[in-house]
Amino acid sequence: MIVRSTAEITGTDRDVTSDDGNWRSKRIVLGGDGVGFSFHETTIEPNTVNKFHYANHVEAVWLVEGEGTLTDLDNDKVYELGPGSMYLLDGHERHRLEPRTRMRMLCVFNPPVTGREVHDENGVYPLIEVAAG
Ligand code: 9YT
Repeated sequence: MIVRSTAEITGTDRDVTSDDGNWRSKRIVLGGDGVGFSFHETTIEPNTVNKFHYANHVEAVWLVEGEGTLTDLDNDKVYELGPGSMYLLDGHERHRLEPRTRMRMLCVFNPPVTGREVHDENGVYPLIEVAAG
């Protein structure tokens, strides 16, 4: 069994802030934990525009706090999100998140993020395989 708190992740290399400072993600479970998914707590600042595209990963996001809009850029659809909203990127959709208030969300990735990923200019994470251990 693994037991962790976000407090012990804060300030470590599992605590990642985007170059533009718009979002911060605490990666609670990573590929190296060997369980087939990664699990993150992400916060996104209000009044920011954030484009993401996870070409190699499926992601589920559950919004704990905050409100804003989610745009599915592949299908030209706009969704209003609030506490309790969930979105599942089962089609690797390009998307844009625009929080009106600070969003705090819990995110699950399959396959797991390893922790070494950095966004390229399209917001894509490469697929990095890592041995469990
Ligand atoms: C909102 C969202 O897509 N969060 C994903 C996780 C975060 N961008 C990270 O850990 O890199």
